[in-house]
Amino acid sequence: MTGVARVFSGIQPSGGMHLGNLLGALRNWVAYQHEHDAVYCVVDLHALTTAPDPDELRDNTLAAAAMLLSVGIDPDRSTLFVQSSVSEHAELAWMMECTVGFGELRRMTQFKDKSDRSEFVSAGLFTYPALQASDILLYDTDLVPVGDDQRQHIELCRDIAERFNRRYGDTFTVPAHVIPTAGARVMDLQNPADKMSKSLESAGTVGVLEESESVTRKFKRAVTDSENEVRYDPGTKPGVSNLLGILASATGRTPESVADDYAQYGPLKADTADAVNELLSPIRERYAELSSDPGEIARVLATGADKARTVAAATLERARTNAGLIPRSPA
Ligand code: ATP
Ligand code: LTN
Repeated sequence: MTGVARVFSGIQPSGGMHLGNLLGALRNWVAYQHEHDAVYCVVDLHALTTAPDPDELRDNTLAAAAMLLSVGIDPDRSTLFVQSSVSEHAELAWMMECTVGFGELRRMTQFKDKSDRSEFVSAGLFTYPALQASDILLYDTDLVPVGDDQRQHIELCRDIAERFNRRYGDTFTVPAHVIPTAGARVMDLQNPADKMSKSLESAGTVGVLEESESVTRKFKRAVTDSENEVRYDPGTKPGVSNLLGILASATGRTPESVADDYAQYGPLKADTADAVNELLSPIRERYAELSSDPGEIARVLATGADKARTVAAATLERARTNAGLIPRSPA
């Protein structure tokens, strides 16, 4: 290590990215690459847990990479790659599965939510956090920027790292999560009790690539409440507080101070839509440019995978040796 903290995060290629992904995670990813050693990954093996259509998975993986470049991930500063291109992730995941407890996995709320919504629940969906721990620990990661919904997974990753280190001697860096103060939990505009999500396909999800008219319309129709008081109080006023959180995050303020500027819901909705469109329009433009050059995206990902593999292979070797697996080939 160079003394610069290592940052790692991942995103699933499960469809168009939304405002929650941008405000909760991606904007932090971009910020971190300037002063940290940043490694970012499109986690296609995680997407397999819900058996996506193969053509869609392929398209979504490349689209996710194009989106990361469009929001400002700079391949000269960050390592950007696709998880399945570095097979060390799947290999270390097995060791993680043997380190995590069945009871620990059973307590994960993301598993409970997703398994309740699915007809077929794969074993991979259950062991998903073990693969996520593998992603993080392979890179001697210090910091993991994520939205609030990932807090539990990162805490479990820390527990796994500590247990492995106790069992086998010092092997892994124990990482910390970084969750933004505003925008960590962007809620669905139509149902502010649910987080904005790719997989729920709600009319209350705002896509990063959505036309500005459509974004404005969605904010205009956002569910609020029957009072007429602008106040930040997520418990009793989830819809209004969500709008305040989004506007605060888009403009770098606090939701409480934004609330002081408004007496009515209409102007709050209009200004939030404008601020979001201002944030999204350059991203849409860059995405359109990049999509016309798929070769460039493939080149960036290939270079990223080579860089990632070098680090991942060294960590995996350390874990194998410490756990008592014999060398792959005689030295
Ligand atoms: P899905 O809904 O299919 O589970 P997702 O929309 O949650 O997907 P992920 O790929 O799981 O997207 O998440 C990528 C990053 O975006 C994670 O760091 C996650 O914490 C963050 N994120 C996702 N949804 C939100 C949200 N509504 N608000 C803030 N951050 C979010
Ligand atoms: N589980 C995460 C995606 C993810 C991730 C990671 C995030 C996979 N591996 C490693 C941070 C670090 C999600 O659903 N958002």
